Amino acid sequence: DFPPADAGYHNFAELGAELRKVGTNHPGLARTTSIGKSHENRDLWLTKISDNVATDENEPEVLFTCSQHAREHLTVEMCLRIINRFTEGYATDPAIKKFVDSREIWVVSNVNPDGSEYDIATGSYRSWRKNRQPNAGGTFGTDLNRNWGHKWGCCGGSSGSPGSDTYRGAAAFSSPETRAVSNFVNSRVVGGKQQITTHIDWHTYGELIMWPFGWTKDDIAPGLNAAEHKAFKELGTQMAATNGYKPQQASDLYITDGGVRDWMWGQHKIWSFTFEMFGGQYGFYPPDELIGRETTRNDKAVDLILTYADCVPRIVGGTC
Ligand code: 0X9
Ligand code: CA
Ligand code: CA
Ligand code: CA
Ligand code: ZN
Repeated sequence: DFPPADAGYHNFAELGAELRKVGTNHPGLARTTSIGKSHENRDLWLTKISDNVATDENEPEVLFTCSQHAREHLTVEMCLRIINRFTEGYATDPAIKKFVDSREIWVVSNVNPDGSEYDIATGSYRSWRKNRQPNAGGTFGTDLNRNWGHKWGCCGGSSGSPGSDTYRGAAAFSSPETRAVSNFVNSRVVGGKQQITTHIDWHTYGELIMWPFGWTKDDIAPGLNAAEHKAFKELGTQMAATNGYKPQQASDLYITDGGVRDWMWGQHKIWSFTFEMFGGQYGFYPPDELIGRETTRNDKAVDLILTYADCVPRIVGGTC
């Protein structure tokens, strides 16, 4: 489990219990299902939040994914913060009610539960990043954020060595976790139209907001034109003004290929951002006392992406 000093973090069992409680307390607003199983057979929980939650309404859909990387435990708390804020605030906060009534919010609170549990299994952190799939040669783990199918392995932004922390896997979507999340996203194409418009994939710990692409240094590339780049940059910059993170193109940090954000945009034209939350002097392991401060810090950025989910180009005077 987590070290006693960090008992405020949710392990996988506690996450499941919390999601069940939210569903019981807010049956009309929140519903959690499983979109599949991890390699070690843990459920990949998907929570939907909206008014009339059981109905697929004609409302812009927004997706949040957390914890592709095992040791980035603060991101699970970020997804829980989103779930709790939009359910608990509904009855009393008109701004929250407006978001919940006009949007369908999807939250995958732990994309990599096997890795998370492995990281804390001994009671001391192991700095584990990948999932727990066994590799030929005796090593374990695929970097889920190098396993997605847009430009997979194209550009030197991932490793072909199974022992590497950025191992891309034997093929795109060779991991059950990326397969399950991508199948869910593919399933949101209804009547030929992708319903999910906007997405944040939460990481730690550089205090960054990043937009596509990660596979190339070029601002503009096939599938990403100047007007789209301008809208990405504007929304990223406006979100960064609310939390003090640094806004930049993903490849300004370093080149990655097979990342989720590039797939979301490249495959589905979902306006997708990578956030790296706070770590500071603590790196991947900020003390649990900072969970509240560092998740609340992103409330306004979350509200902004929900606000523009009807039409992101609107932020630069464009239309949809
Ligand atoms: O390397 C990653 O997957 C992310 N950083 S982390 O420290 N959480 O592992 C950042 C991905 C952002 N994309 C690019 N840098 N291209
Ligand atoms: Ca503590
Ligand atoms: Ca609704
Ligand atoms: Ca819908
Ligand atoms: Zn990460």
